[in-house]
Amino acid sequence: MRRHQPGRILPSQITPEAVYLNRRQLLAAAVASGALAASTIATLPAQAEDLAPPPDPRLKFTRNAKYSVNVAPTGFKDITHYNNFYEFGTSKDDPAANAGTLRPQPWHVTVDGECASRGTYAFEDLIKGLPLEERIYRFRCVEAWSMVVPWLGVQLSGLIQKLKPTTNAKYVQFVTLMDPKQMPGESSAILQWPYVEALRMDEAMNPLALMAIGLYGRQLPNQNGAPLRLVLPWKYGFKGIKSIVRISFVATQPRNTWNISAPDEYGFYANVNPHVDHPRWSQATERPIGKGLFAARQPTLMFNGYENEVAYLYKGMDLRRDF
Ligand SMILES: Nc1nc2c(c(=O)[nH]1)N[C@H]1C(S)=C(S)[C@@H](COP(=O)(O)O)O[C@H]1N2
Ligand SMILES: [Mo]
Repeated sequence: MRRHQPGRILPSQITPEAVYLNRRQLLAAAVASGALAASTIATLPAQAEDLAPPPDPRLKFTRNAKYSVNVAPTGFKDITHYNNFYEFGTSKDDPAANAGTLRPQPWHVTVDGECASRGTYAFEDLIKGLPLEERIYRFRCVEAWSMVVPWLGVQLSGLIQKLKPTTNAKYVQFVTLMDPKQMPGESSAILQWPYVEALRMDEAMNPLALMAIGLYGRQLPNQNGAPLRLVLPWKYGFKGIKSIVRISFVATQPRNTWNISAPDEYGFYANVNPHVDHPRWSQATERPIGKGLFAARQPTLMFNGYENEVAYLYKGMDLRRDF
């Protein structure tokens, strides 16, 4: 991965967001009209490498302003080359280098447990009829770095309603693909495979919970969890399970991968909380990715800045114990 020189100012930093997006759209239009060959983009001057490739015109979506932060997104290159996806390696640049073996199409998702709409669905059918939205969310990894990501996705609550859980369903569990041929990291025992995550049903029904299928107006790159992954902006990034193949409605609280791996370091809830440190480091501040190696750390916000939207879910709970 090419490192940004500390003194260099990226276009995404100095350009107001509206202008920045317009420039992307201009570039896209130039390619579509044939005025600019796609191959030309590769040879554009260095600063253009941080521009996103053009949005996919087949994806029809609307920007959800209510659930978007008014902050310029992290550059496309950083979002797609600074990843955690241990199925493809443990270094930040491993997923971009290795996730080419994942085949996100065709893709099927099995729905089971306490719900009326059990069955196996083609990915396209699973999300059919649900409005596709762009939402610019803050993203905070438990490792104390952060990004701002323009996701594309469907509200998880809409998908869950479609699957008709019964009143016995108290939690919803998500499971990543298990296939060491496509995901070579699953051949080593760094984590217990397949990767699993879960939410309490009321958390899953919160309108901020997103089932993402894309970013920057395009389908998800493999390294970001193609073809569908969770995004829960008030929680640490590890709750955002990638490349989901199973959704199960259950009565009792499931374990989640990082909690199984290190229960004293990673809990079930994983709510972003600057007042509760990780046993090995502080959670009070974070390093924004893509602003250069010497960028100032910024304060971490309670629930990652989404306190007004989600605090009700945890009323009366001791967040030191239920971390
Ligand atoms: N299946 C799976 N999902 C995963 C992970 C993983 O290793 N495997 N890593 C998690 C962690 S720790 C983070 S921070 C986010 C990173 O998402 P991104 O690479 O799209 O930024 O994915 C989460 N989802
Ligand atoms: Mo993470």
